[in-house]
Amino acid sequence: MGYVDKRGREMMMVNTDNPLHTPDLDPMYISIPFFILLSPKKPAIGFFINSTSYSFFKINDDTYTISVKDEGIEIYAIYGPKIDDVITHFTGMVGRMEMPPAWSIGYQQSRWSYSTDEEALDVARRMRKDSIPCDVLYLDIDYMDGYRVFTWGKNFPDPKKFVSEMKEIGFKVVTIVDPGVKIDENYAVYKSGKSIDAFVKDRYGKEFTGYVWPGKCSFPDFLRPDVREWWSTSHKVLFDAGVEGIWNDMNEPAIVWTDAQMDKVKNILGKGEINFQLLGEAKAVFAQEDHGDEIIHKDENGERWPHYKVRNIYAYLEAIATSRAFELYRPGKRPFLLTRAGFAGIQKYAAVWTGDNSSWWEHLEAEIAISIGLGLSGVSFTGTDVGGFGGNSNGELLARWTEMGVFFPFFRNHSAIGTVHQEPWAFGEKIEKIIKKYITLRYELFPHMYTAFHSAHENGVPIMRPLFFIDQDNPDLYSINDEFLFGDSLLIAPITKPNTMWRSVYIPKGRWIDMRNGKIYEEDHVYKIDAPLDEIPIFVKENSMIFRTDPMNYIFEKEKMTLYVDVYGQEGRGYLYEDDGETLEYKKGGYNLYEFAVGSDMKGYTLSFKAKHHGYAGRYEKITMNFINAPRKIANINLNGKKVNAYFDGNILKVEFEIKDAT
Ligand code: MIG
Repeated sequence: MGYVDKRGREMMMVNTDNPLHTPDLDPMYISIPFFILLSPKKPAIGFFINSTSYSFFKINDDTYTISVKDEGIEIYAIYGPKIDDVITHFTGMVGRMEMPPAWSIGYQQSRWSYSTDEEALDVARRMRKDSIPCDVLYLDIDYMDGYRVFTWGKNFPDPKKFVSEMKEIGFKVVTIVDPGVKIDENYAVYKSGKSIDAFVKDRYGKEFTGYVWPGKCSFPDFLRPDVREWWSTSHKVLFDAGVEGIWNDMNEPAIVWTDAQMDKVKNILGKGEINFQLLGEAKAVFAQEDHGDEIIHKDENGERWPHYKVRNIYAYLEAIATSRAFELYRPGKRPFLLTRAGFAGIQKYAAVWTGDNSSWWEHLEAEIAISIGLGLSGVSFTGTDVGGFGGNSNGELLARWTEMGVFFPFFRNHSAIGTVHQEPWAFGEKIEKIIKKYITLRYELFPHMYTAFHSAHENGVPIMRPLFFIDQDNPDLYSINDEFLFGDSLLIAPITKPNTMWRSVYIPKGRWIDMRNGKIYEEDHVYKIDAPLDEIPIFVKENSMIFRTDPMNYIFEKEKMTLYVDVYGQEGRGYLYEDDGETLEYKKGGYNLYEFAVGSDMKGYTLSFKAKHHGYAGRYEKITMNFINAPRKIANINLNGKKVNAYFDGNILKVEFEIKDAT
């Protein structure tokens, strides 16, 4: 937790499920022992501690203390000089994200839980009825049979039929998978795990057990390849039903109670059964306890590893097993995995969400710095529970959070059991309209966003960035935690407080143009910017291009798509990437990369449009280029050397051509 600038903080790398996110909270779900030193007029330098064991960081102004509970520590110093170079080099070592399935960039709806097939279908149908774009619906723990992982419970009597009904209306289904396996001699997954001795042990060689949702559980030892293979094949029952994505939760790993704790809380809980209403109370009985020495893992050579040395890669190894499951049961298709815990490099296998926040304004704002921090650490595909997980959301908060969530790489609304519902329509028509407007904008920006994901795949530079990426020599930008950049050219200034219709916005180097009205703002100034409830301030960097398409109910709803290229300024260059969004063909050249360039002089504009790479049939057909703030007197427009037609529509100069006009 806390701001992007970590000076004055102490941080611990021990993957932990710590659900009450206070500003000083540490440790959290994910451990990436990496930080970047940045000061004006000096090269940025990254430090990566290559140990999966527990490590501790104390960051003062001029002293950085690093302690690692390990022998033979490797520390890498990674020279920039630019901050993005540091991240490119770092992700060159630990890995970068693959291209995600295109649908995973769409809006996603979740809730703990949509617990029957009818309830889930109703939510999906309502999205379509109200024309709120949405691609994904999540099934939280209640789809299972008594929380037994890799089963379907009685509320989903025909999962295959359910998933295919969802598919018919353009929805993908993602199911949660927790690592705890219920100890139950009549349960196939426990039995098959047991038959290969799959579970972690305590130091006396007995199976380590702990209580999670299903009751008493054992935990797979993902260190062993054969255990990972067993885990991969256990996914068959989900993929057979047509599930398209997996959601890994509780994989720090988290247990709700140890056996000893269970004895103590039995009286709070009643008959030793888990009652969610009493959970908070029971959990509070225990401070964080460290079982690092008591649990033993074994690798394939029989070597014993104390838990503390491998805890931080437990989720990472689970992610490897899950990605193998995708290869087995959805060959040739891109995997989609969402995870809570992880280690440096987790982005190769999974998107990361920031866990159990609350429906508080403070958390809406706090999520900006958290996701920026993940991005600086190499994880590009990040997002938060839009609307807040714990506690009751409200219309204004959900509207503001959705406006902001549009510009987080991962965009999912999720909330906890026992809280008020927070689907887009939950707070009445006025709020629903605002939410719909912004989810629709997300889909209109798909061409732009997909291209940004491709850059993250290519060079590891985060999609969501702090303002100091624009000018790392300006220390004023180091402390801005309530504005952020999406890619190279969008600056987002969300409203993070209730009943607030304006805010001050710091405009960094360059000139930036308000997307709502074309107003131009000058560099290194603070402006008072209006933002009524149905508007979030978005600024576009001068001389850049924003790529849009028509609204759609879900990604690739239509075979062919129109492309809009909005040109902010009188010159510039922009790139657009596209591929089939589904298969791995892009790795073999199955993609298109277009370059748009604009130059201008007294007489008019000169445009060039090139296909830098053409390896995919493509969905874009017609192109409209919109010149925002074009001078009225423009008469002459050339595209690739030939005169083209142009006209004014209000203040916007429009030029039309087609994809086939590319040279
Ligand atoms: O401690 O599966 O962060 O998203 O809804 C609760 C139930 C366990 C924690 C996850 C949350 C999910 C919830 N899980």
